[in-house]
Amino acid sequence: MFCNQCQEALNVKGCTKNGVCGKKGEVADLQDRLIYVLKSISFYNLKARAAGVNEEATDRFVLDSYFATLTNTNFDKQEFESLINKGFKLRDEIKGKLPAEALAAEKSLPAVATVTPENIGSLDVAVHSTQDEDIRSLREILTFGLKGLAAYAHHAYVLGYKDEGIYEFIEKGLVSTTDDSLDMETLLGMVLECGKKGVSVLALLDKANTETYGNPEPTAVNIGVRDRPGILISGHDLRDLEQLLEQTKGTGIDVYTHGEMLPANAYPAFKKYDNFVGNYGNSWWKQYEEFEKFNGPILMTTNCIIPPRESYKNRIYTTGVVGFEGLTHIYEKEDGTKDFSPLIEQAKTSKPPEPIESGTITAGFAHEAALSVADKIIDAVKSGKISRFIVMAGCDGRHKERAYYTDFAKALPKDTVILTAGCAKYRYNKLDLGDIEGIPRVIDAGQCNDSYSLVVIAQKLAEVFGLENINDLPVSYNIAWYEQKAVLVLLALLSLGIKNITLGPTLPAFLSPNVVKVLVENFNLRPNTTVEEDMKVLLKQA
Ligand code: FSO
Ligand code: SF4
Repeated sequence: MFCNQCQEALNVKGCTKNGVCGKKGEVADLQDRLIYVLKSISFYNLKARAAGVNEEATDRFVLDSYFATLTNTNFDKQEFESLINKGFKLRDEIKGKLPAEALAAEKSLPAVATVTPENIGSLDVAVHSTQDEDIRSLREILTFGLKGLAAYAHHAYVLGYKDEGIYEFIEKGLVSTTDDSLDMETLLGMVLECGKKGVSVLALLDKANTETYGNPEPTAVNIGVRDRPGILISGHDLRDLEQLLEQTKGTGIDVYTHGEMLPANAYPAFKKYDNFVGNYGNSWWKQYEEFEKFNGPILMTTNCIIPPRESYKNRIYTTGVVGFEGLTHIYEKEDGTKDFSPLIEQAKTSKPPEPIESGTITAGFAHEAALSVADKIIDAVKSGKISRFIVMAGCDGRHKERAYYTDFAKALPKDTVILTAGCAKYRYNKLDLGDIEGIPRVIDAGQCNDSYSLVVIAQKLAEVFGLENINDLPVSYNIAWYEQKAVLVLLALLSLGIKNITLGPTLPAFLSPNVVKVLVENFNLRPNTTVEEDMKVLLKQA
């Protein structure tokens, strides 16, 4: 096993036995093989696309199985074995449908096209096996950025929003990581193109969410509990939440969000359910303690699940791309719906959640809501009441050094406003940082899936202030990353030409010194340091 895809990679190098996340070595190896099978599928599917014989089922297979390999999503060995088998079958079907001329241009087929279920175990298929460290680094950035792209495309897909151009790019990107003829410059181009596709996928997902569930509204979200049994729902999948609310309606069972599901409380479509109580707990890594106290069933719709404790193992359920051996998985039925009755039945015999917090926090400042108070914001900037916006988006994580983000938020001058999205917010969204003329000092645009809102807000500000260059805005970036959706969001920001991003709590283990040099020279990307030092740098920018 070797895995270095997330921020918690052991010693900022890589996990070589079991992952820090709890992923077993054999699962990591199976994930590498699955990704190689996806590359093989992509090799043929690109030709199927050109010949007009590609099928939609392939898009779904690639998106879902690639997403399953994202950090903290699926730990189930059998599931990966099954996906590898299905993948080979699908690859052969696509190959069988190709017209004879589709392969005529190939003098000899590359290894990725000829891999078989019999020989895959003997091949070194991991992207990390690339010898040249810079090529390896770029292949890894691409592999992980594309993983984020697949995850966000999956989220849009389940709501019926599709984009062939994105699926085709994922296939091209996957194949390009196996092509030894590609030099650094070409791969760098692919990496930036991945960022551009990241902007497109985030825009598509934004459209999917807002057209389906309405525009989030500024909302005071209850963080306390009621005295009835509840179901806790985590992850990012709004369609799962919708179905759960529909099925629990009138049953006497309450529904609470956890982690990245918090922003769902701000959607008009979900506010009509009187059993939708609010948010329970904090970000993903607190789940041990918080799931134990919740007392009722828990539904994990996407990342981040961590290996469950025995004490709540019998009441945690997975669905969609999530998996963990021994847990009950709720499958999608033929008609695309899901039956959550096992959770509802279990909730009926569960105790109400133990209170851990009380009060409210504000959510729902996605682009529509933020722009509706644009005049107020612009006046505050013009009059000097707001001196700067700090984008502190991204992920939270379990390591102690992430206290930096709480300290940084506390230390920010009172005339600054934090723009956030993703679970990074849990490091400061309960600090009570106050407001500026009614504008909250933490503007929470939603999940990491909603990072597009931050781009829309920045672009609008640039337009209003008549700035051609987005970097001239009084906006600084102090981004926290953890997994591969965040890699994609970072590439998306770079593709928009955003410079001077501070990234932490450590730089990715998969960046070679030369690739770091390129990022510093072209984008002035910098690792975070101390609160004092970074405060000086970030407040001075532009
Ligand atoms: Fe957090 Fe986990 Fe949304 Fe990530 S829940 S860390 S960027 O997987 O997905 O923000
Ligand atoms: Fe290690 Fe992160 Fe990979 Fe898990 S996902 S094995 S913690 S690098």
